Amino acid sequence: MANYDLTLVNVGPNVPRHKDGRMLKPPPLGVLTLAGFIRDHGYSVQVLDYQLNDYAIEEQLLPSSFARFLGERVKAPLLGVSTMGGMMPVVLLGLEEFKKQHKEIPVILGGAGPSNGPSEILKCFPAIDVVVNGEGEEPLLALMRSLDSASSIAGVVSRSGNNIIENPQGPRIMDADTLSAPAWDLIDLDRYLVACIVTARGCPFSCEFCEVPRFWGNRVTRRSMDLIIDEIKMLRRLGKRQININDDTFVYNKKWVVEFCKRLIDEKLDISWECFGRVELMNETMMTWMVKAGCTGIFYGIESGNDEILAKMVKGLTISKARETVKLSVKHFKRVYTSFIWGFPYESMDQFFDTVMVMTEFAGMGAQVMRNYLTLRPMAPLYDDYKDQMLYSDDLPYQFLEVPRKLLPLEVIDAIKTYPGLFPGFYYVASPEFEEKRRFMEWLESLGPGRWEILNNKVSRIIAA
Ligand code: B12
Ligand code: SF4
Repeated sequence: MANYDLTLVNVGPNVPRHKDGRMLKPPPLGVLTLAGFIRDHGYSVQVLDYQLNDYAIEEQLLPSSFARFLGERVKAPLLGVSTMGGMMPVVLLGLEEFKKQHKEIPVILGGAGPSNGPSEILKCFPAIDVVVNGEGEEPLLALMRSLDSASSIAGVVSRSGNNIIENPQGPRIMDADTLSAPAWDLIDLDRYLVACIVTARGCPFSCEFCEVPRFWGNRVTRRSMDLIIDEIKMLRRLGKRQININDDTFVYNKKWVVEFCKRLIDEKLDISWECFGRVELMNETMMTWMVKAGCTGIFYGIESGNDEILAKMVKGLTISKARETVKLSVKHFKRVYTSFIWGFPYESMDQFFDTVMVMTEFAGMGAQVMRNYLTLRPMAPLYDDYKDQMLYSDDLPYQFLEVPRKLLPLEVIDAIKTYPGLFPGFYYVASPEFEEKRRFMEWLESLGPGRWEILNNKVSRIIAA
């Protein structure tokens, strides 16, 4: 069976994106980046993507399906699994089942999901041998070299008898050029609609609801332009034209962004791309270059329509700036995504309605509006304040890209309820006004795609009366 040294499995969001049930399949960038790095250090790696299976949506969410998927495909004596929080309960229960048949295969878990509670995972799920917390390249390589030394590797959480040994994250890799290009050749890229790249890791901001600063750090490390352009050329050779940029704050350095756009144009790479922006970092010159270089979509986290709430969450922007930038952006980019979070426990009903009004206003300008209720995970600074106020409900309004509760099998819901600290993404933060806000959001949802126009007309009529 041992055709490879390591099998890396991506689980991906596995959520139906559209009402027609089509799956969103983002390419497994984390796993491919790790695979490239491990391969460059002399090991052979098999890459599997759980998103590429033939199961129906409900079947995907069964732990037994995940166990079967692994049982039929894993060809290495060591297994690494990558997951975000949404699929983590399915992954953990599935690995328990897989391990019953394959006791001999050590399992390493990593990614944004497990990094939120590595010790608790090891305490509650005996099938998992090791969890890697944070950036994965160096810890995984060290584990490949000697799994027995897990207890002394930075960023690794492991067992020693009945004890859990949690080593703090090691220093981030400061020279991003020592990272490897993703091993795109190890998957069937034709099965994904888009490709993606990361030019830089880390975020210099510190929004209180967000996990990125604690996961990746506030220091931004960027790969050199030549290596990034080589990665894009490789993807063009593999037939991809839509290549999204996953950096958290791609627009952080305007001068660099304009230089990058000029390179794309000079090298005639002819790609189409989307990226994450921040409203206060944008200007028209940069937007013009981005569009010329093929940028068709930009995503802004606006979060709230009220300046006091924005200040409280340390977002570092004001609504008047957001308004100015969104207005300018819809003039330039084909798609402008604006994302909002409602349900902050310190947000009054008035402040909540400020958010709804700004959502309506931005939709009227032509932006797409994403609505999320607040969920908190342990790496988000706000989690510490509200961890005792989190409640589960399988009947919450639409949440952008979350695994739909109603499709989850009972055993998964049981696990989510048994280990709230492990699966906080499935909980909301209770507050006196939450029910009122929730009823309003459900009503908004029920209006269908024309909701913003309907809301706008109603408000205009009230104002006129
Ligand atoms: C692009 C993106 C997405 C994409 C696709 C992600 C994908 N690759 O599948 C989409 C849009 C689908 C998405 C969806 C969601 N996302 Co998202 N996403 C991102 C983003 C911006 C970049 C991801 C990326 O490409 N990273 C670059 C690669 C190289 O990093 P990586 O995959 O994390 O891998 C590294 C390490 O994690 C580790 N590692 C990973 N796997 C493994 C496995 C092993 C064995 C080992 C040893 C190590 C290891 O090593 C890798 C290399 O260093 C991140 C923020 C960020 N900067 O990471 C948020 C982020 C991961 N998402 C987040 C959230 C909240 C969501 C959503 C819940 C959206 C929402 N409603 O808010 C959904 C969740 C879907 C689900 N069902 O779980 C949170 C964390 C969620 C969590 N704890 O699970 C993040 C951190 C953003 C944030 N602001 O907090 N996301
Ligand atoms: S929300 Fe965006 S800007 Fe704020 S800390 Fe997270 S990644 Fe950075």
